[in-house]
Amino acid sequence: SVRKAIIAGNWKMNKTRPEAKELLEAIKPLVANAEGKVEVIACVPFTNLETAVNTTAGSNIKVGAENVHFEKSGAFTGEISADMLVELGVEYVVIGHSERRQYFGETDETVNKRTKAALAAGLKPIVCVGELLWERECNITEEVIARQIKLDLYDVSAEDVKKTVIAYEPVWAIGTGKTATADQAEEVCAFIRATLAKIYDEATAQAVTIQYGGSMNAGNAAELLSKENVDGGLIGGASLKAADFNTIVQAAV
Ligand code: 3PY
Repeated sequence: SVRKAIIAGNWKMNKTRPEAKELLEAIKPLVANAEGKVEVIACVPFTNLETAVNTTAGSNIKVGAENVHFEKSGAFTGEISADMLVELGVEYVVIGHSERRQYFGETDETVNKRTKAALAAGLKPIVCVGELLWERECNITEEVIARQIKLDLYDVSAEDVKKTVIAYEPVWAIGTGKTATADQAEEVCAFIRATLAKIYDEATAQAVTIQYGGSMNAGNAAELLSKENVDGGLIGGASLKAADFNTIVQAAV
């Protein structure tokens, strides 16, 4: 693609602090050559954020969180605000991952609120969208994706959407080892860009980074990333292995 690729690891609920430090120390030298060419991000559990910020200091690895609450502060036991993340040195945040939608009651409305709160605080959101297997089989993938894009980005300005990363993650490909074919990924990523062009304008749509996610790994990354509208990847399991994550980063260099 013509846009600078963004490769982000989504560690999910994995790694203690010592393990996080060890993994990042292993990744750091491997991906150093990607500086200026590929944006490399590690999205880690809240408990690992400070360790990740310290371990990656001075390197080309940026740190992201895996969720953020939409209120600024207050009586929201167990939640973490965007300001708290910014103060730690966090730059990105994953919002609306299908696991959050599936297991934690996340809706397009809360995804939209979190996205706006993140942007207002200066965080770059990685907003996840994707259809269920059942929806793909019923041939309503485009309807589902258009609806998610419209609702999740409701009231987000053109200027802000350019700071937003969209991750297309077909739900049937998440943690299942099943990957969308490169053509399927390209088709939906192109559709997302066309939807953005309708909501905003063509130039804005061209400026947005659209990642593919869903069992992207060292073996399939190069083909997926060769597609015009696939500007990077949100990487699950393969981001927990330094060599595999690096292979994906190098495929984007
Ligand atoms: C996966 O690769 O399974 C993911 O969910 C990435 O976010």
